[in-house]
Amino acid sequence: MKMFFIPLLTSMIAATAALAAPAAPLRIEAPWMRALPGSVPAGGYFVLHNDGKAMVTLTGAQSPACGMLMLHLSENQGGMSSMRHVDSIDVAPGGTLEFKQGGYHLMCMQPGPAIKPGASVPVTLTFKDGATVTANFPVRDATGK
Ligand SMILES: [Cu+2]
Repeated sequence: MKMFFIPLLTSMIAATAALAAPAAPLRIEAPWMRALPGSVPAGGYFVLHNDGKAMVTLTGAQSPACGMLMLHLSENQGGMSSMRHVDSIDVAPGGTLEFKQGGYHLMCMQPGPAIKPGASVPVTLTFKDGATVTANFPVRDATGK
């Protein structure tokens, strides 16, 4: 009987350890906000890693520093650059999603006083399944410094 119970106990301990330290399936890397002079909307950039085994769908973003924070996509068609709102962006398992100048970006529509170079502001990304991931976004000036 003892020979039988020891391996069982070991596997139970292993399962408990796995629960105590869940792998973080979503990671934000290299976040930053680009503050522009005046009340011009600020852009937000980052790289999102989906380390999980399932597709995730980014559906929104929020920050107490921004009023409305939107998901935008910059496009260049026939030499005309424009941006549009996007409702959702899928990120494949093991995939990454890059928000960068000239592509997907966060648009901080009403930048508050916290959006100034040298500060940092929390941004929460929200997903279709209810998951959220929050990171502090350092604020840089228009040149990215
Ligand atoms: Cu925009």
